[in-house]
Amino acid sequence: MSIPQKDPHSIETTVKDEQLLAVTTEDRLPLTTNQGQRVSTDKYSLKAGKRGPTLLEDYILREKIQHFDHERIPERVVHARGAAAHGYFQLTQSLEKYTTAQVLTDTSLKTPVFVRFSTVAGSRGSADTARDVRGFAVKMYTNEGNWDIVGNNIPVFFIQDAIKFPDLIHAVKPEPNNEIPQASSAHDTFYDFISLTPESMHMIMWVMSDRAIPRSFSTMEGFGVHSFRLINAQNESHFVKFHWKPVLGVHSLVWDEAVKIAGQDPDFHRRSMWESIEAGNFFEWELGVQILPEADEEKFDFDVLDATKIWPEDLIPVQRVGKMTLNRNPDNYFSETEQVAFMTTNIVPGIDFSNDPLLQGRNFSYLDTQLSRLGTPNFHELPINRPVCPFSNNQRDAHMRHTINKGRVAYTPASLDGHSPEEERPGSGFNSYGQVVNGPKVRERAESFNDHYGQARLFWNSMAPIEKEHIVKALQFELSKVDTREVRVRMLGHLAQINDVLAAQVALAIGEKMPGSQKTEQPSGTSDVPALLEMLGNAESPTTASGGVLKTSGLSMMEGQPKLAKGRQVAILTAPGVSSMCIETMQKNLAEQGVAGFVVAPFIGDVEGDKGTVEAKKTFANSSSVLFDAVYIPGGTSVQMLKQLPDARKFIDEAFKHGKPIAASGEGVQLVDATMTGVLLKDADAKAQGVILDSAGNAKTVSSAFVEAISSHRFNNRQVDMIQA
Ligand code: HDE
Repeated sequence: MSIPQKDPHSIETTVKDEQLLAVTTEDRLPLTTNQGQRVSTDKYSLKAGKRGPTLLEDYILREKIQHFDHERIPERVVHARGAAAHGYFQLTQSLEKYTTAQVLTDTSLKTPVFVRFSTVAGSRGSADTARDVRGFAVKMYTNEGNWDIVGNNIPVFFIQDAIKFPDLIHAVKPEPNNEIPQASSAHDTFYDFISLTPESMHMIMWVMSDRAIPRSFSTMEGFGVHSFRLINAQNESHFVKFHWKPVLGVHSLVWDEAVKIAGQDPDFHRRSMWESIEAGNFFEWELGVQILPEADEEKFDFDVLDATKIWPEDLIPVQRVGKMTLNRNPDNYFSETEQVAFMTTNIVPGIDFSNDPLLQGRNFSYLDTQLSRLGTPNFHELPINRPVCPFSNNQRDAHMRHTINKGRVAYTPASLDGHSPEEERPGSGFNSYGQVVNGPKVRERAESFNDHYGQARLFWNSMAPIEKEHIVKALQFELSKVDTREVRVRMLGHLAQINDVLAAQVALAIGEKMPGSQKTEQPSGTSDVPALLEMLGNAESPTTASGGVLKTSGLSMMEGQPKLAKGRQVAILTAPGVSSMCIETMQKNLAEQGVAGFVVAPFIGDVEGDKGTVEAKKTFANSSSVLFDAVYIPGGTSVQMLKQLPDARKFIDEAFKHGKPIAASGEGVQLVDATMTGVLLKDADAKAQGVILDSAGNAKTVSSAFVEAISSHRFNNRQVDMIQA
């Protein structure tokens, strides 16, 4: 398709000429109504005279407007904002010992998947980087039926029993009188509920950590959260927890970035997934399983059925058994991402539910919600929801039925026609695990679910000092936005159960005194940072409820991450006169590592370098350092102009403040020298702080050290208090 060319500067061709907007006719489909009638034009309604009233007879107008009027379906009551992609799952290690599920035993299969990521509290139009749990919902189209792992990026949940879910969500959603705040937990009703629901404390620690502001969907872990069962050919059951481990490692934003990105690019996460997949940088995760024999069910001092507890990886290791790759963007957001219907009840033979009371309740909720959201029990016939294996039963009719069932038999048992779908023989097909269940009917919590602080402490203890500091700051922020003093004070009581230094730090920011407050003079952020970090690092809680372990691996994002630069985005600061060679060399070296370089200039379009032009799509006005992982300043006379631009200097200081790698070659170093970053680095070992400066060199000399620095993610060993950016 081509657009007819005219002189683009001619005023006549701008708005008046509709032809300019039209594509050529060869490969266009004819415009028709939904009934297939060819339409001559749908740009003008049918009127009695050119200036006369519109006629009711205009069925083309009515159909178009009426369809538009009904375009929206109810947004999901939770997880409304989401983005998704297609891909496949392939097993690398058979779990035949534990399950009969083909998808978990046949390593030759490539099972198609559709994965939707989401935030929980915000509406469809809210920002991607809000502090929130992320949904991580995987639909596997297996040969034995759809298997959905409807999980989150946090391995535990706020509540232990599904019956509290409506209360939790009512509390976190915008308050009902004024619909404020959007996509935020920092308000009274949330903390009122939470502070009266101590079982949520472990999850609160996760949500206040940087896990709740991921760098990208590709750097998030996914968790099935509940304990499920795997059932093998001998009908033996093992408990299992499912994990998705990102190949790129687990990385997050820092709060200041998340807040700024929310304004600058509210689509940050969905855009980055879309663009990465379009560029061939696919998103990958390994499937991990923690497996526990039935006999060990009561071995721990936490209950394995309790969804507010993890199974510490140091006690029950995660085995990596397969890989999922997302490699194709949806063709249509509504038809696929919006209409996809995940259900915890979509499981396949060889997998079964545990008695986790949260999971049991979810098993009711998902089918029920699809009925009202998609409006018909036939939602399974939508292309995105259809199983890839044949399916047949005696369910019939209802809104929007697509299948044309033949014959007159829609019941069983039936002898007529012989077409009633046949049941599997006993023992084959899906069979619920025959666990013996016997007990009085009660509405009670099991005693084994009673510890609410042990694993919150385990999480706190397992954090690096900087991670603890971020948790402190998040709680300071959130609780300072709670107006009701009693609620704030009640929260402090819970925090004190987790760690006294944590509670004391938060207390200082909300004007309260805690026993232990004397240990620190000021709230973090204003105090001596190294001293604060040291104090937080030493602040360990002595008792936890996790098989006797005080800390466990798998929780801190500062340890065990692969050193990979792949998938990162680098800003290359340019202006006219930039060294073309520096840009070309850096772009090439970055591309070889799967890193994308973006030219940022004072204007979009062609930027004259010393040897040719480069195209800038980003400017200091339409982007800023928070949208990138690292910054490079090439040499050239461009630096003279950049030094004069406050936004260019801020770009560097802000990146430095956020711990991001910075590189400069040739004259580029002068720009760094002209910033507060340059002042702070004077006489310091810049490289050790992830800043690669080479005034005598070019892109070639700095790029390998730069890529190495990028693969370290962030440098937290910087003194950044002086930077106001
Ligand atoms: Fe959900 N949840 N949930 N949830 N959930 C929904 O289903 C519900 C819970 C999760 O991308 C809803 O189709 C109850 C835990 C994800 O389409 C709804 C309970 C976990 C998604 C629902 C929970 C999740 C949902 C809303 C308490 C992590 C988005 C729209 C027992 C393990 C799926 C919809 C997508 C969506 C109910 C708790 C994950 C209303 C009753 C725990 C990722 O059915």
